[in-house]
Amino acid sequence: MQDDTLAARVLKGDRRAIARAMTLVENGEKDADKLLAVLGRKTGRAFILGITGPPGTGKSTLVDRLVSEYRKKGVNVGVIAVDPTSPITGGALLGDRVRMVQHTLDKGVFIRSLASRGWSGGLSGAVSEVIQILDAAGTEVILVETVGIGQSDIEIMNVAHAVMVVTMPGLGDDIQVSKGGLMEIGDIYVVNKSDLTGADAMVINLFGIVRGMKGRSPAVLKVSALNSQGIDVLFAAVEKVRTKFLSPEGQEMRLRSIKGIMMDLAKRRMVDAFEKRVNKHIPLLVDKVAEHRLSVEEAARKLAEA
Ligand SMILES: Nc1nc2c(ncn2[C@@H]2O[C@H](COP(=O)(O)OP(=O)(O)O)[C@@H](O)[C@H]2O)c(=O)[nH]1
Ligand SMILES: [Mg+2]
Repeated sequence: MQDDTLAARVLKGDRRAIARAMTLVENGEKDADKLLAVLGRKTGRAFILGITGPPGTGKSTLVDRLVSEYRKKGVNVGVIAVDPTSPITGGALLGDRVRMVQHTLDKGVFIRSLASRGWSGGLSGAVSEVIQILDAAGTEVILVETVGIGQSDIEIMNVAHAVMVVTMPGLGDDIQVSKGGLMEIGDIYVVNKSDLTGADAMVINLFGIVRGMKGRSPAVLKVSALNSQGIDVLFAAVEKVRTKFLSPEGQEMRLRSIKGIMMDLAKRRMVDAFEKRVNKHIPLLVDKVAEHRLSVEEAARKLAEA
């Protein structure tokens, strides 16, 4: 059977098969479920690191540097870049390709950009599915870059084993970071662009916030991705978390990630099914609210129960 062949090839790490499998799941094709049923039983080895933060802070540049560090150690890496074509980051996809070009010929690196489908109750795009494919294919480290705005960042926290939040000087101090809920989710905080003025103030600010956290002590590190400064210290911090993940102590992280992926997939299924089910009832209910025959609250309840 075609699916079995594709799954078997993915499990062997065949790059063309991996790319094809990703396209299947991203397009939501029928065979995707069968494929994931096979691959989804061969996962659990990859370390998943989420990298998030406001647009333009240098996430993609940092990802590129981390990929280089991992390749020096002979570790194979997958990169998932979510929503690189959003209007806010405008045309960053091309920029990402240019930044990562040095890795595109490396067989130990697999880079995939995913278009955001918008929020539908879970992570944008097919991140959870693509993670499973890379994991099953034997990828040791998966770096997931999400644009630091909105729901997808909070969701990545549940799916990733650890989260790196990237900031830079001149973002209005810590406001951008604390406002978006980013202060709740990081295991490692990076102040990038330390070659610009204001980096030290930003670090002090973040230290202040981090010190007040109960039960958590995330690292705060100053780097310049552009000049490759501080990357060694950052990489060591990431590897410290990965070492824990690989040890018996990492079981809690593993279970949390499984739960996150499962909930993401389940929520998306529910929202899809809900929309299919209620679509036909919407126009009549909207009319009734417009005519003051129902409150919008009552209409919403009817829709939820339809
Ligand atoms: N000055 C300076 N610029 C940087 C640094 N890191 C990245 N950049 C630049 O910041 C811009 C945005 O970087 P990018 O990696 O695409 O950010 P992303 O949107 O967070 O992925 C690019 O023009 C990078 O060259 C840095 O350490 N210092
Ligand atoms: Mg980027």
